[in-house]
Amino acid sequence: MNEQQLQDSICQTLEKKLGTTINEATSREIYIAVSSIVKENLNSEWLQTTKRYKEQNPRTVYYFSMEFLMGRLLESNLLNMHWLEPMKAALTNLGFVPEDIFACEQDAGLGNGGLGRLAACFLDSMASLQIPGHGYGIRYKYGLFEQKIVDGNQVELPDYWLREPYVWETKRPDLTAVICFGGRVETYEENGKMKVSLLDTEKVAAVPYDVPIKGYNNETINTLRLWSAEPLESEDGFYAGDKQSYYDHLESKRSLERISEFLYPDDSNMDGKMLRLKQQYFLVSSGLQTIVKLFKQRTGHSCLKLHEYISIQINDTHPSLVVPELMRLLMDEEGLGWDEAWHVTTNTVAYTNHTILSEALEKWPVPLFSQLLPRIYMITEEINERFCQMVYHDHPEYRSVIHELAVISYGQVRMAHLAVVGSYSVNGVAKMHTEILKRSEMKQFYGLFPGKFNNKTNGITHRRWLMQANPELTSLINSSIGEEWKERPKDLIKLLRYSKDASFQEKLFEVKQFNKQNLARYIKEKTGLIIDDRSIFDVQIKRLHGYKRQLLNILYVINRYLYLKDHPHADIPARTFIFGAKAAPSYHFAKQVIRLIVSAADQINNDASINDKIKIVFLENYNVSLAEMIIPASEVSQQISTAGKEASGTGNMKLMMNGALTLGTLDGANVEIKDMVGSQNMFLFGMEESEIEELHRTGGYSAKSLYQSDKRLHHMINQLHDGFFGRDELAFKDIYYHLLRDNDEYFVLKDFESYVEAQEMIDQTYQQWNKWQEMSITNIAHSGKFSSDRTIMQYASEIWNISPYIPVPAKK
Ligand code: HBZ
Repeated sequence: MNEQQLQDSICQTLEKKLGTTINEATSREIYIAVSSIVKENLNSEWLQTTKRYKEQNPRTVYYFSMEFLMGRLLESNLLNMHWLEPMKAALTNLGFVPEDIFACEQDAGLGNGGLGRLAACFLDSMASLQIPGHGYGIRYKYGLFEQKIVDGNQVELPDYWLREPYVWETKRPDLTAVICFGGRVETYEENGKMKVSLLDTEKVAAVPYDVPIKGYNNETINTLRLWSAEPLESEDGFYAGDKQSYYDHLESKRSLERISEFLYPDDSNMDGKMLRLKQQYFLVSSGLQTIVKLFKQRTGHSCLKLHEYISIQINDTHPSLVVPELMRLLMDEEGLGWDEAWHVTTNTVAYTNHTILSEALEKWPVPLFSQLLPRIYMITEEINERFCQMVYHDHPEYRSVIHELAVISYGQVRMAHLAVVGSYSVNGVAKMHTEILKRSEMKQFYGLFPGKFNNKTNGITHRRWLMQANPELTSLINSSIGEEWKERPKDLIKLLRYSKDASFQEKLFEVKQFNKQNLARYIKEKTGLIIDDRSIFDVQIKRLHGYKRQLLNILYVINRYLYLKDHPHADIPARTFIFGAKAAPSYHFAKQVIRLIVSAADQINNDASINDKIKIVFLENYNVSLAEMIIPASEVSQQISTAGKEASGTGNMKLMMNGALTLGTLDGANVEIKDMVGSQNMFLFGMEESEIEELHRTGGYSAKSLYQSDKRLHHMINQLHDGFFGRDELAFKDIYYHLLRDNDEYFVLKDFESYVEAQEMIDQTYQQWNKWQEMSITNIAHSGKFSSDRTIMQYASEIWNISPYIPVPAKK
């Protein structure tokens, strides 16, 4: 549709569907009109894709994830439909600001951070590459909490994102699955065969809500299927027991319906809550039941061939129950024998690992697991037994460590072991991460199954993170190297030709200034703070965690402030330090760091004596939409995790693609960014992973002696104890003890000096205008490698054995 047609269509939709007119409509009504026009258009293509999949039954991948951090969908749908420009024009002609209309959409915040956003980028890439691939997740009623800062502290508010109807979803009650919890297992013989049945279970309905995922510049629309727990109709009406148990009955039904109520907000801590295990089984069972049913309908084959048509990629261990649940379905429902079912299962499931933090590894106490899922527990025990037997007989060299490898050990079911044993592929998310898995965390499994292990370095969709978030940079790129890069992001490398080109540098600078002004306006609106758009915009945006070391950043800022107070005329460029970070509600240390950042901001931003050389901005409620505004305006990208701890990172890629320079450690995908751009185009600092390992091994690190020998650190750390800037209320004793008594787990003090040096390099380089622009261009030029299209192509060819669909041209 062109501009005029869109305009007409908006006016008509307002009248017909919303009973209003263009002159009276609110922004929200316009949003509803526009998105329903888009949804209607998607629907017909969606049907076509589904029909094609039904007829051709191509190999298909299902991406199982407890999290899909989708953000808003109107603008990305418009972009992928090639309607973005005409729609913006239509809205402008009608007297609206397109960005204001887009902002009426609530973010779908069904994820914590990197892992959930990766799943969303992968959906976009699968559809854009015409790969038959669908997402299966949970339709949480409450997404990740909304963060507010009250008196310097984080408080959490519920994110009831479904208050208004969600335009993008279609409820599919006809595809409802029934999920059974608890009960008891009975075995019996029938026609000489052992049979199993599960009795007296509690049942809940899993109702799917489908969201279309539109590919860029093609006709493919895949599906994100989100499952919602709802009362089972058949069990609703009649109850024959006495009054008391009637209420108990209602109560227990209610509790099952709470399964899809909220997303757990812990991004890296295993919390053994029963409800979380229920959620995991709920996702896995509803997804698998549907897949098996559809497979039989489409192929008419027995499930013996399931793996020839289907792969299931599990996003971390959260959906590891696919292994025993698929076994259950194949054996108990489809009549396969153990060996047959095991062959199918272990050729269907592939597992992605996202962390080596031991506190994040999922383990469930046996009593909880076996009571909630008795049949699944039986099968898991059998998997464990057979696996241990196999190791004992076939790998005598591992006999002494069987208990370390076992799926069930020390009274716990270990989900990572279940995932490794039950899958045909195990991948890490960056080269360095995969090497660590092979060399240390999963060394023995790697020894047993070397062929399963592989690397898939993460990526991000350049459509959302460059074309949509940064249209000005997109136009600049188009006008210099053409538009092929949009479908072949590696073509961005052609920008290298312009790295020293004065006119291109000038234009790039102007684009950055434009985006900085835009962000400055937002900051002023939200916080009242006026920031200088000529200052360096230095950002750290990610979940708050000890290993990500926001503490290192803020201690440095305080240090810079103390220096400026002593040297008010020092020739250092003004800097704006921007933070966005949510802390898990129960993570005390992380919340203390937020309080430290906010308190430092309060002190430093209001101290006129430093001539506005430092501003600190803590932006509340960091989410996908906020990221889309911050990233195009960023100049320094802080990726400063303790080496060896950040599996990959993906913010590093988004920022680089928008021309920010990385201040980082050699960790996760930073290593691969360095391989592309060279260390001369980043600011690297800090210990390397091998050095840290060495310190751990030898016990050769004492934070206390560093503190005692370094005057600058001494002074600063004392203030953590006694109160910053002479103010008692600004004492952060827990952080103080974390650093000194607990010996600085993440080597903040150890890396401090090297960090300060890297920061000084940034100040110097920023003053060499051409050099900075050249470095920035070099980063953008090399960022094509980090498009999730590359990542998905690798998953497709090396794990899923799926080739992109190439449409057959219509006969003339
Ligand atoms: O996954 C992140 C990694 O920390 C990051 O390095 C990587 O780039 C990204 C994508 O591969 N991991 C997470 O985001 N993890 C979680 O969000 C999480 C959520 C719930 C959990 C555990 C972890 O129970």
